[in-house]
Amino acid sequence: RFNCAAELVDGAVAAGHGQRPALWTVTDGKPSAITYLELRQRVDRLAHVLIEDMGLVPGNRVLLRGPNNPAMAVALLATIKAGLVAVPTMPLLRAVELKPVIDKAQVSAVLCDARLRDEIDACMRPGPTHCPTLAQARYFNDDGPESLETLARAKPSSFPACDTAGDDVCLIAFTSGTTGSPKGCIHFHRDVLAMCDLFPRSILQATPDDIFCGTPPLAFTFGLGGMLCFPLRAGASTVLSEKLTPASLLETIQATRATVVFTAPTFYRQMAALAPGYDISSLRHCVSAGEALPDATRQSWKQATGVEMTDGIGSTEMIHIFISSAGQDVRRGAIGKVVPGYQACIVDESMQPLPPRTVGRLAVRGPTGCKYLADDRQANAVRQGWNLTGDSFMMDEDGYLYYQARTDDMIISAGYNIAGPEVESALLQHEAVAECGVIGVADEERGQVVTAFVVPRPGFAPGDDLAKTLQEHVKRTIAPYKYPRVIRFVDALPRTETGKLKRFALRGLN
Ligand code: 3SK
Repeated sequence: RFNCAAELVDGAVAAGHGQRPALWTVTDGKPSAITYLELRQRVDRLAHVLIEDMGLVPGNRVLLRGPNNPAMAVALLATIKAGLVAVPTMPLLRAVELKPVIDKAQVSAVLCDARLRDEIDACMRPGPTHCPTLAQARYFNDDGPESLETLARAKPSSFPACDTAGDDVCLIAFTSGTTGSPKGCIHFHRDVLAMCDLFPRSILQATPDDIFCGTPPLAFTFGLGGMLCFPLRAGASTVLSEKLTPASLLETIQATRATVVFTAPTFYRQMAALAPGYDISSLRHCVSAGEALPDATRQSWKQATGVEMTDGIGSTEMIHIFISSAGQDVRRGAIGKVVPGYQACIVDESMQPLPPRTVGRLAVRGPTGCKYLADDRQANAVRQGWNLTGDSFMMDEDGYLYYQARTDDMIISAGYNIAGPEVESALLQHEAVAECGVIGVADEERGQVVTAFVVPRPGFAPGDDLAKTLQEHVKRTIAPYKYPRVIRFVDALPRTETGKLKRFALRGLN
């Protein structure tokens, strides 16, 4: 029996890190921190409020809504330490998007940053977005008499953690995915500790001297791990920033001497151009996930900083990264190998293992796995004990894994299998391309035709000439049959709230 929030916070104090910094914020370029002892007190006082003032009981589901800041981190940890189930949500979700989450998870209470209360009000009052299970909401980052901070100040500074079992639920993480309606992924206390003891321990080799920073929201398990749980489990510290641009992330690294950064490929691409203006020599790990990492981005980051990026793929279902490169162990075109603790296999439609260098479905198993909340899609997500992540991959003889596409993003054109992300990666190597997305569009003659949506960089005029130039560039870069026969120029690409390209929405632009 254990409680993962207590393991993370009280565990760090017990390990002697009480006086060390836990959470950093940067205001006007100046970093300041709260220590592990202060963090424990804030978590414990708030846990008293949840149980005594809000009347919540273990197992109740609590929606959390806020940007990356210490109050949001404290709310998450207090919720779990009190034995409640955290349902974190992206700060920008509107009431229409919150309603299916609240209804499905039967959320009874909300803890919300006071600046984001309008949408919660819309979920609580009668009307089309009313959520019948939602009985109360309380606000943090607020100094009113009823605020969570005011209530917490009156409470004792120590709270005995709820006596939970390792396989009690502590988290329901919703994923809108890139298609379909949101899915609630259930995670146990042991899943949270497992994610901390896998990728960060074997790949990052995190120590108490590490300082983590980056962009992924705490509401996304990529951020929950990288921006909060991984650093706490290692007795390290984390910089929580509400809003980051590529330039302000570089400033943050410089100001805090951060050693580990988590962000997505598009950020690295933009930061590489700006990096020479900053001293970011403290960095030792630059983790990229959330989307396929184009080789051009990996190379330009290495050139600008000297640091080899750590590419990874994870999912909300598996809770965090399960395939990753490791330090200098990089093989061109591969993401990396399966993270120690997990197993990976490439299988066909009937779950039969495929030989090396054959494209098939990725199947993964290990200490974490997909457990959807009341969802028929569970039947396709786990088969014979293996998680089918929905990605097509190839594995070589040495166990390096090469991402091809989401299973439903493989384009089959004139009998060729063409991975949309590979064509995107080739297009991105051209100076005229700021962003792009590639899909297959139904075609009588070829079955599907490779179609690219391209956001041109300023200074490059969209039109037939640019389209021809890009087609020739792709033919020279990868196998010529993969070139996009159709190129459409657009101002922006449709993305999910976590920044992933919504390829299905590109169909609507066609
Ligand atoms: O690769 C992802 O999208 C992801 C999702 C959840 C947690 C971690 C990661 C890297």
